[in-house]
Amino acid sequence: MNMTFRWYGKDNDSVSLKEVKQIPGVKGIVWALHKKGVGEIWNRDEVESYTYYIQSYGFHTDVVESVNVHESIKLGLPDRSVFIENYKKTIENLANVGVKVICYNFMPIFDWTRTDLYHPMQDGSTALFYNHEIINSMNPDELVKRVTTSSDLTLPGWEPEKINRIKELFKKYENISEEDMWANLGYFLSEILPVAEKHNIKMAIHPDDPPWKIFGLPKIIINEESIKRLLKISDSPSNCITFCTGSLGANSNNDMVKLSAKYAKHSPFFHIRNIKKYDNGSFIETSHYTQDGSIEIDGVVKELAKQDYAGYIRPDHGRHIWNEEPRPGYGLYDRGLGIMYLLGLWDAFKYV
Ligand code: DNO
Repeated sequence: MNMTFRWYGKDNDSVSLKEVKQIPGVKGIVWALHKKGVGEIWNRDEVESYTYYIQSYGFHTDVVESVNVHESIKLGLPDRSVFIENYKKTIENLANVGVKVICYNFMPIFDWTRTDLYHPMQDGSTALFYNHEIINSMNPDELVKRVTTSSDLTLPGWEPEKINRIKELFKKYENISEEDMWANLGYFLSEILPVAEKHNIKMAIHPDDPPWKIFGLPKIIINEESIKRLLKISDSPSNCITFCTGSLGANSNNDMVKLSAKYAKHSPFFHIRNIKKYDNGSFIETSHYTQDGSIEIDGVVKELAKQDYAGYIRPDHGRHIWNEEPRPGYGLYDRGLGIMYLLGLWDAFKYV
């Protein structure tokens, strides 16, 4: 197992690499050129200088999260060809610096969705919260206003240039069904997988978060059936999954222990996160500790340790604790605690 930590860049994160270095066991930084617009090529020199900087702290830069997919590709619009060509060039430029895994998603308009970025917890910390009733009672504009005004730091995937075009984008998705999305994903993969495969890069799709329809938008990577369908699109070794316990696990029909054991070999990258689920579909992001949430984090790590999983793992979102004011979900402290818990479970289980 290769422990990693997501970091947003020198002038773009409240956490420094020097601090990450003090967390035991972290080998690599999960990175991205966060200031690039969706669909732009990541140039060789930009990618080189970014990775050299991270590597100067002794971290590897094997995993990129995310190279985002332009909305025209997801919608299957004629100008997708331009963005697909750009994507291929970006893959080549990332291969040039030795990247091994590219995490991406195929979620319409929004990346992950939450209603509250700083929901108060009983212990005095705050955490990300998905309130199903609020989602059902709001229109997308109201949600965007609610989320973007509560923090200066945007959620990844909620970049202002996209969010400003929300009405226009919703109009475009009006007649797009799940089947259309599958067809568009299939086309995208048929174009990029040969390039990724040639360069030994694994394209690891992130599940939809939450794994169900919101605001009528089609969601396709939501359960085991979707994983099977994805893997059927192509048997290329580059056609892979980012296994996210907090995203897939929000649906109680998805058994995280069973699915992680079964699909670890197709998942070069794991996001491990716990959530506490409520009966009405809402959930709050808790600490990683199994007893704090609804996901069997200990069972998932046990399965990975049993298989001697060799892929990359990162602690996913944490709470905001000890007066830290980080990017929502991406502080130093609770993710650091999460790492220690995951490493502890791993060491305890690897000899069982
Ligand atoms: C949330 C993340 C997602 C993820 C993208 C991958 O914290 O897990 O934003 O990075 O969906 O493309």
